[in-house]
Amino acid sequence: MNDIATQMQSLYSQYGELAGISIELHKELIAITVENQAATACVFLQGAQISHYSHSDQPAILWLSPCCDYRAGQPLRGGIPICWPWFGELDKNPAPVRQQINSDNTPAHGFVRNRDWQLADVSIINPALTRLCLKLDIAAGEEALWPFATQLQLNIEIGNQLKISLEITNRDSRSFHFSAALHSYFALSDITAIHIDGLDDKPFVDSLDHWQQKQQQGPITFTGEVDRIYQQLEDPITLIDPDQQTTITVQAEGSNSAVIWNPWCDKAKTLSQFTDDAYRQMVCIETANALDDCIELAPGNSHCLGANISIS
Ligand code: TA6
Repeated sequence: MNDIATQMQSLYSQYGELAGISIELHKELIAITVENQAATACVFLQGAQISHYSHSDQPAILWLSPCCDYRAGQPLRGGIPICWPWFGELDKNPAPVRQQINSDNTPAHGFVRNRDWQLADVSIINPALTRLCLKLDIAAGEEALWPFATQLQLNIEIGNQLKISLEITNRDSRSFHFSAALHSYFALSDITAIHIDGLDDKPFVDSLDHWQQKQQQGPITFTGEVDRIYQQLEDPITLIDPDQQTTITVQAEGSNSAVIWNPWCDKAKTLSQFTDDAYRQMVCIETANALDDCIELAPGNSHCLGANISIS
């Protein structure tokens, strides 16, 4: 039996009999789907990437490209990719993060979104709440792009809210620095109809204007590409969609920065797994540890980067 078939057989024998749990194969990628009385979700082992979350019988809250390739080694466009051990381009990161990596070939957003994580646990907490735990153990010297022994654990609670927590533990004898983001794509009626609250007066770095420091005035609305790293955050971020009559709230944990991104029409044409007009139906609100909010972790210590996503 090939590796994928063996993996699926093993997952099915461990978890396949649990209520609402299915093991699926989407082309080259294995996914776990969860259905309970509150919600439906889908999580791919590759990158521990959540691809779908919705309340039962309701439209998707997370946006997923309709033209995903589902190929090994390529993150899906949409859902919640995990960006670690750096956010964005490595060379735009603080020196303590950059200086640890000795490679000329450093992919945007790090490498863990391209790795197969292990499904460590599935727990049916109650008929309306299911908890998944996925792990990625990195041995010292195993990864050309990361020299330190590290354990990553993603805890996902699927219920009336979607709660995710990325726990990074330093298993090495040396301290290390990282930046990170939960790169959440949200589904919209139309980008021109929505606005984002919770960032008024907050400083941000505008990656589209020479990484200049600026300050937010009022709600964020969209009339072109937006790619900003907001800093010194404490309050939840809300996405108001009048046409869908919904408000999505993103409450961060272990994070004082967030990225707001919409590619708009020109950049949309350059993106993989993305149709030219897809920019109208999505926006990213990314709970992050980016720029000054990057993390130093001493041996044996852990840090949790989390996001609680709710809709009303
Ligand atoms: O988070 C915003 C961003 O850094 C954008 O600049 C854009 O590159 C986006 O991430 C998507 O990156 P990806 O590597 O997933 O295509």
